[in-house]
Amino acid sequence: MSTLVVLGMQWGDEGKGKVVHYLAKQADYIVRYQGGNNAGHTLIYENKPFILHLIPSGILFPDKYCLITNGVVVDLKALKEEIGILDKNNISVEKRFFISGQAHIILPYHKLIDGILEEENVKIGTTRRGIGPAYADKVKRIGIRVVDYLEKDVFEDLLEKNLIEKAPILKNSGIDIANLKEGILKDREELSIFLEPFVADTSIMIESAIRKNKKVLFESAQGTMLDLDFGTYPFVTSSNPIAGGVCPGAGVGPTKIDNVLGVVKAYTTRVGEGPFTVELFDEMGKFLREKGAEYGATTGRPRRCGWFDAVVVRHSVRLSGIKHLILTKLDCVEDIDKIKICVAYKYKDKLYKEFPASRTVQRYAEPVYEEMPGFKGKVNGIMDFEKLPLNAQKYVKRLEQLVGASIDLISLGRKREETIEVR
Ligand code: 2SA
Ligand code: MG
Repeated sequence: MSTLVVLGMQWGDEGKGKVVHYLAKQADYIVRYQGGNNAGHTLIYENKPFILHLIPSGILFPDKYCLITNGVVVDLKALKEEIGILDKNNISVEKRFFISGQAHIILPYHKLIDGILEEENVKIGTTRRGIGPAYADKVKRIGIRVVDYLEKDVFEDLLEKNLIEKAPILKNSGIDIANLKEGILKDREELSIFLEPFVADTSIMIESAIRKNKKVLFESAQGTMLDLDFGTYPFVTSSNPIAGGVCPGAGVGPTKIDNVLGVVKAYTTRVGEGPFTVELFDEMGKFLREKGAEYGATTGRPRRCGWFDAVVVRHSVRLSGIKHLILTKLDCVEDIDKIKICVAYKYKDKLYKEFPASRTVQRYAEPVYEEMPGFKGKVNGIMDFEKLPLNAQKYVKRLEQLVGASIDLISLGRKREETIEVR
């Protein structure tokens, strides 16, 4: 039996898309268990860049099953569009893409409320895809699931109740609710027909795949520091990207998870607001942004950049029980004289070796750095760990020591092939 969870160790954008694409070849099922179309996984497929927001990246292989499970919030229009793009590229999803009937759906008012809250409440820097408001409805027990959407009467009743509940905030922003409702009902006529063939009990499908010794790959979106419970709350997303999120997110028991693989970038980025201790505002920050092409895959926003933060990654390693890591974008820290690694935080003379929960400490702590000599020259194209410049090897070894997990794979370029197997 073999199931594997792949997740991000930082604030997302660690390169999970490429890693999943690399590993998907050996998998039979690729599963998304949380988040929604706030994710953006960039991969190169037949020399073309491809960005997927919702459908697992395994879909690019013709023989893989791809599932969206109950823990995901789904914008059906976005899903339809994505399937349309795949279709245009002759990638058929028929009979191999399925979505849980228990997944909650994102409706236009969720997106509107996401935008309103960004303007009027704490600015989180969300992707404005309606993710937070859709999860909020789920927790409030007024959410609308895929199965509810398919039952016309059930849906209309729930929609009515939801619009009454949301009327104050929507009206306050000058939104015409009758118009909004009409649009949603009209969309349903078409979207429900589109949706129906894809709906399945994905928890049962996964169980049956595991029983048949199929390989199941769970693909996380965002990253550990955006986890609703363990990230930089409230500057987080509204789901649990950590490995344990698979259990409630996909309906899989913890004894069925065999392996967990953390994806970690050789430096750190974050998009959106919130504390970011290692953020660089100088030329080095710009260097990393340009070298790493650090712009949001979903929104195009420039990502904030900084040195590797071992406090963060150690925290993430613990939370998901990580033993093995994939290090990405090592090529983006070449040609730097001195590389820094953050090994602790300092706030008011107190040293923090573990990630602090306090908003104040998260916000005002200073990074404590360790410095290492950098490495020059192109590492792209190198296939053996021993052939990497010595200082690059030392950097990798030091990261392993600091975070307490072994780096098994190193990914250099964006292409699937540009990967070094360390062990
Ligand atoms: P949301 O929209 O409610 O999930 O936003 C809450 C916070 O989560 C962050 N977030 C992300 N951070 C990194 N990458 C994400 N995916 C896209 C990408 C983002 C993009 O691949 O680059 O294109 O801008 C992602 N999705 C959510 C978000 O910035 C908020 O801080
Ligand atoms: Mg991304």
